[in-house]
Amino acid sequence: MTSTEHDRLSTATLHRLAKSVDQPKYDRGRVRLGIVHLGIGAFHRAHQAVYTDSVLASGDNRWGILGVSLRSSDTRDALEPQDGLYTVATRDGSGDSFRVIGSIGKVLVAPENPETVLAAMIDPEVRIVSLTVTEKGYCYSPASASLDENHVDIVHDLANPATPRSAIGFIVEALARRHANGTEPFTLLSCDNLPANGETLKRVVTRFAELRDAGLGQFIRATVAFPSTMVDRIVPATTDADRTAVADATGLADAWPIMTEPFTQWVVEDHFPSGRPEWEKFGVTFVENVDAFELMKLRLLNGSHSTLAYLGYLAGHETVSDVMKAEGFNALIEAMMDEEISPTLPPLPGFDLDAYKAQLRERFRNPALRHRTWQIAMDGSQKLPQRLLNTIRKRLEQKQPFDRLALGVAGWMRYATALDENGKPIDVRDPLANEFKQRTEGKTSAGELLDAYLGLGQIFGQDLPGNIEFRRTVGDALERLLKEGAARTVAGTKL
Ligand code: CS2
Repeated sequence: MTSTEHDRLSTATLHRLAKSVDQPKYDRGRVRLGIVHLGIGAFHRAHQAVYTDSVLASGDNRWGILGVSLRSSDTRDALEPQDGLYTVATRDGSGDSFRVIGSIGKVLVAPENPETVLAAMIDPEVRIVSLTVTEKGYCYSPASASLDENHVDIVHDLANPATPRSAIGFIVEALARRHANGTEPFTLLSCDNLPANGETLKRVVTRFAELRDAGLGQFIRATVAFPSTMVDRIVPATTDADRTAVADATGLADAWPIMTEPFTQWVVEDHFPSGRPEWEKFGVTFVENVDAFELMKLRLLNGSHSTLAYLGYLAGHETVSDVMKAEGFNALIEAMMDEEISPTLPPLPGFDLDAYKAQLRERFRNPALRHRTWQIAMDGSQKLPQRLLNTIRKRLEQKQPFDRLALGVAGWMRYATALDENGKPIDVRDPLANEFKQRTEGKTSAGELLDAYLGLGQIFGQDLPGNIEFRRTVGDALERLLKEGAARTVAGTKL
């Protein structure tokens, strides 16, 4: 059977779900709005929305989620006919399990009507505004993590504060209106893979507010909470084959089910002056300071992920689990984690780092996930600093080698030339893709390419381009990649 032969998932059809599928057992009609989430993509639906669904099911009905898409209407179009319901399929080699999630009530598409989004954000019942807008959604310069005041959306939102386009513009306008109305501010909860994501959000939000009005900036700095978080769950993009498999297994067609792994982790700083759901009852860890967890996850998981993605794509592999099977890759990642990344991490007393790393490699090997290297390769300009470059900075400081991290960076440089090893075009998705093109066009030698990329201060900062050790190590790695290709370079890397 194919998905078109099934009825659509919705409140009215829920009773027809296969018995093995978990579904919301609470009265969704009684759920009140408590959270506005900006950037309602697959990751949020596999993560925060699932934890929140458990809270709602436990009887606390104050934390319904209103999702906001800042760009496209795809998610709204898929979920609206389903009354916000969707399926989470959890997969590993041993089979799949399914759960229908009910915590998202409604999805708004911001560009269609910014005012309805602002109206929801100023509702006094909304105590949390959370975000998964990806790195580029912060409208900052990746190397310095401070607001890019020339960003087109920022320029627009400063000129038109009541009809914003960016997450930052929406947040500041909503906080300003709440302040004017005498409503207490919401807590801002960043759930993106940025270092010190709460602080980073605070930096860009307060700067933007200051540019609007110094007093508003001061008010936000003094009164709004921005807890940092570490989020983790691998969520590949959903395919049509996934849709068919989900419909066949659950008995109902879902236009946008979420495919994910069994593992899930969320570590959150416990700073919510206006209240929060009791997420800790469902596996969330609340801590005073999340920094050590964030650095561990960004450097070990995401740093390895990006390295596997660039080198793996160049070596001709479609998915991360394929890459992990290819000669030399597992060994490369293991040595990179143990010898180059672990010594840069702050201590986490009582935490079994070796087990964590072994589990990461096992997760990368999950054969059921089909996580495309091309998907992870996106937005490299926004990801490189926190995933690889800051780790290299630490190694330089420690006067220790970083050849494997450098190979990851060189892999990105080779990938971003937009031509693969057979001369076929690569669809490079990155806010700076045009800039890469202009800078690298016609350049073929490692030295020329290195110079072209290192001119990008927003990625490499002021320090790395002039660092001889950095130039030499990345340059050598790039030279090998250009000469031997990624597969042979990785297979031949001495460990
Ligand atoms: C991935 C992440 O696409 C990417 O860049 O590295 O989305 C990764 O899957 C998650 O951070 C896992 O928690």
